[in-house]
Amino acid sequence: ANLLEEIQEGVINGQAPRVKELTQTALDQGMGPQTVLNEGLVPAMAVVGEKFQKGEFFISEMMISARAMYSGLNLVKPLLLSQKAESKGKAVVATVQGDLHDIGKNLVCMMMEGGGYEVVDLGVNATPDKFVAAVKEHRPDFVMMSALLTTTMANMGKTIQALSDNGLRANLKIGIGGAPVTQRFADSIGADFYAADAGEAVTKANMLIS
Ligand code: B1M
Repeated sequence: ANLLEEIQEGVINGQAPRVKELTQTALDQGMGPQTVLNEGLVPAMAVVGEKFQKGEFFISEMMISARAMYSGLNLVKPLLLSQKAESKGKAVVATVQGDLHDIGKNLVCMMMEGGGYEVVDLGVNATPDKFVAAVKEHRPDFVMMSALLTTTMANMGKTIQALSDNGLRANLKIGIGGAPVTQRFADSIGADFYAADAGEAVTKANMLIS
């Protein structure tokens, strides 16, 4: 198998030290950090999700795979951030209330930082009140929300409502994403944009800020 396939297998099998080693080898061989990320580490998590859905994997295995993914991600991260320019704007980013999935959210933070934005990461399980407090404190240009569960998607709408109720909506550009999220859903809750992946989050932010 080639290196990218081996990285995928390592993540699926939850082998953190192996994924770290393979990722380092790939980078040492001159493979681009984006390639390692988008063709090695990230697609593996989709396979993990399928296995969970089929009942082949339990939550413990999903967690071990996530840990293996992070062992590679931690090596790729500094390389993606190295071309940082001066700040183009500020984004508050978090996974919404009730939702603990943080890999996609962390990729959005990384890509936004790499794309020249200042990022305030509120972590996971961020309540509407937490977003409101952060927007008051940091006065960002963007709020970006991530949700991976159909049950927590609704909290994106609640957060937008809370921002409106507090008079903070007008100057804010709100973007949403995550596996179950769609453009149609974004329209239905009054978000300014939807992004299918972390790279697109940056492209759309760039379009809105220029
Ligand atoms: Co969870 N889980 N999980 N899980 N998990 C999913 C999401 C699921 C689809 C698996 C499945 O059944 N096939 C399913 C959801 C079903 C549904 O609601 N439709 C599910 C479930 C059911 C659950 C639990 C409820 C299981 C249980 O307890 N019975 C539970 C919920 C816990 C909670 O949140 N309250 C749970 C728990 C977990 C773990 C903790 C074990 C672990 C998370 C570890 C962690 O994040 N640190 C986990 C994992 C790993 C997954 C899967 C396998 C992988 C998610 C992931 O990291 N993907 C996932 C299966 C899947 O997604 N196919 C699954 C990789 C990541 C890069 O993709 O986050 O989509 P993603 O981000 C993408 C884009 O969506 C986009 O950019 C990224 C790529 O560049 N993006 C944005 C994301 N956010 C954005 C925001 C933006 C823009 C773009 O703003 C502008």
